[in-house]
Amino acid sequence: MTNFTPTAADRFTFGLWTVGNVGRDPFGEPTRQPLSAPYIVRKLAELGASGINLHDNDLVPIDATAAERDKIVSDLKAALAETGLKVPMATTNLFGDPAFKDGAFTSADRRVRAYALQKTMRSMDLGAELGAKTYVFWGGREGTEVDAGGKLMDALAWFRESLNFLAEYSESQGYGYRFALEPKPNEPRADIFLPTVGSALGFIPTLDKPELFGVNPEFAHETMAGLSFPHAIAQALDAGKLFHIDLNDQKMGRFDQDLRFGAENIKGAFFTVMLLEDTGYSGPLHFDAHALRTEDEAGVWAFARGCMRTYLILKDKVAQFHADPEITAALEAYRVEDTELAALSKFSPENAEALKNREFDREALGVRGPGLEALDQMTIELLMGVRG
Ligand code: GCO
Ligand code: MN
Ligand code: MN
Repeated sequence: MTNFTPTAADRFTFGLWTVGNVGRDPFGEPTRQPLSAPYIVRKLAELGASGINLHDNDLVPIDATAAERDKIVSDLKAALAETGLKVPMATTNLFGDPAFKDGAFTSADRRVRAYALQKTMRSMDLGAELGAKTYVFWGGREGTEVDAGGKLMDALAWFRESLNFLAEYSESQGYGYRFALEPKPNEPRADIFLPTVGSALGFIPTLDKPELFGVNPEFAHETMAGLSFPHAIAQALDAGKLFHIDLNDQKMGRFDQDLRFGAENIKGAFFTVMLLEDTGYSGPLHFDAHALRTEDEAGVWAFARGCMRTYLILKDKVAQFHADPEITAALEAYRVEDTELAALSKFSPENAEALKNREFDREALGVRGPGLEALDQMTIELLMGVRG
């Protein structure tokens, strides 16, 4: 039994925008003071995180001079060097500035699309300077409220053109980035392009260098759409495309809530951790969430500690699940094998013929109870701490 204290080996990361969130919402002003990037780095290092991620403008204000930029970047680098924290992922703020109000890469205005490319290249330069290897594209403003503009087909083509351009840019600079598309169904736009993990996985093969692109699924985003996060990441893993992950939580069907990981859907969080651990996912475990608006700075660090601690507790529960003899027996009983049928599972004309002629006891197949009620209750009891 561990005491669930994280270390850098656990690969936990936070965005500067997450623990740095000041509690502004559409109805109210900030409830907390801003925290500087070096301060955040030092605090997260103390708590056992392994890295921080950033948007260009989380660190460098959009209107900073070159000299101001250099000073800010060197102060951050000093904090990173002192603590050993890394910057595994970088991204661009393509949503805050009014220039992007109707999209960045998918704006109907070519000048906006070109400015979005310029801003992203500069942000990729910054990320590379800080050592980032994953570059995330979250298209918050890439979408519409009304489709009267008639750009649905063009928007996808413009999006593709920009991603192709930026992949070439990365290669030409020798940055070695892997790109992760982050789907979200809505908010801030009424309908965001590439709304789900499945949509992004369908789009990637249409790019010039699909091998450089994967996904950055977020627990809250699939949940907002009423979808299952474990199902989404299983499909990303199956496609070899889980390049990054945004862990948080969310009540289904609501606005984006960015709750502490595991705060709401404990079973969804458990099966998420199980998938990540059992498949040997080795990328960063990024918490894209923030403390409740009610909280002061102490609440921010309680939130950060809570995300990591919950992950480690669930990881321990996953090990318990696999080691539990009754659960193992129920899992074995759930799967029914048949060697004769297994031999017919690969297509050949003979196998097809044999399968067509095979007699099945259809009624018996429908009668069998797979034991899922008992299995699920054991899972729940394990999560509630009353097993073993
Ligand atoms: C959101 C998104 C963002 C992105 C971030 C990094 O709902 O606002 O999840 O937090 O993850 O822009 O790409
Ligand atoms: Mn989000
Ligand atoms: Mn996110």
